[in-house]
Amino acid sequence: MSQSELIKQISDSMQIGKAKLVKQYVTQALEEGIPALTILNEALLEGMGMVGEKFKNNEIFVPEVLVAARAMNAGIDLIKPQLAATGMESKGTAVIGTVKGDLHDIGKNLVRMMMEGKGIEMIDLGVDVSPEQFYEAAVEHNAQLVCCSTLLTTTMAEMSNVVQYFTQKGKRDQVKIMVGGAPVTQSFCESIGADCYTPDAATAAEAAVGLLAQ
Ligand code: B1M
Repeated sequence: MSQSELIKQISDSMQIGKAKLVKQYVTQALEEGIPALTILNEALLEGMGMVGEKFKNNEIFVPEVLVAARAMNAGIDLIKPQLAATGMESKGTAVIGTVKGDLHDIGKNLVRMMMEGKGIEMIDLGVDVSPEQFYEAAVEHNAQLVCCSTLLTTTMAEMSNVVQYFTQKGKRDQVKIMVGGAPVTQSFCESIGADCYTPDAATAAEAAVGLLAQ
C-alpha cells in the first residue's frame, strides 16, 4: 500500500469508528516510517474534520461521532510517544482543562501531549472544569500557566470566568492564561483579558515555552 493509501485507510477507518483497524494501519504507518505528525494531521485530524461536517449536516449523530472519537484516541495513543518525546528538563508547570459545561477533550489532550513533549509538566484536570478548580490546581501545583480549551460557543464565556476568578483572588499577575479551541479567536482572547490564543496544539506548545521563559 502506498503512503497516501495508508493515510486514507486510517482516516476512513477512523470516520466509521473502527478502532482496531485504526490501530492496525497506524502501526503499519509508523513501521513504514511515516512521521507521527503526518499521521495526526493528514489522517486523524483530516478525518475528524469530515466527521464534524457530517455531524453538522445531520448525516451522522452523537453515537457515530463518539465511536469516531474513540477510534481517533486509539490512533493518538500509538503516535503519542513520538509526539511527546520525553526526557528533557522541566520548563515549568501548567494546568490544563476543558472549561465548565464542555466535555470535548481530544483537542485538549493533544495540546497537553505537545506541551509535555516540550518538557512542560502538565496537570490535566480533564473536562467540565470550573474556574475554582483551575485556580485551586494552579495554587496547589504552583503552576505558572493555565490552559483552557473549549469547543462550544455556549461555553466560551467560561474562559472569561476563569480570568476573572484569578483576578478576584489576587493571583492574576502570577499566572499566564492561554485559551484555545475551535470557536476561540485572537480578538476573543483579548476581549476577556487572557494572555495568549493559539489556533492549534503545536503552536500552543511553542507559545507555552515562550510564556514560561518570561
Ligand atoms: Co461535539 N460539537 N458536541 N462532540 N463535536 C462540535 C464541537 C461541533 C462544532 C459539531 C458541529 O456542529 N459541527 C458542535 C459545536 C457547535 C458550536 O458550539 N458552535 C458540537 C456540538 C453541538 C456538540 C453537542 C452539543 C451535541 C449534542 O449533544 N447535541 C455535544 C456537547 C456535549 C458537551 O460538551 N457538553 C457534543 C458532543 C460530542 C461528542 C461527545 C459526541 C464528541 C466529543 C468526544 C470527545 O471529545 N471525547 C464530539 C465531537 C468529536 C465533535 C467534533 C466532531 C470533533 C471535535 C474534535 O475532537 N476535533 C466537533 C466538530 C469539529 O470540530 N469539526 C464537534 C478534533 C480536535 C483535535 O480538534 O478540539 O478543535 P479541536 O482542537 C484543536 C484546536 O481547536 C486547538 O488544538 C487542537 C489541535 O490542533 N485547541 C487548542 C484546542 N484546545 C486548545 C487550547 C489551546 C490552544 C489550542 O490553548 C490552551
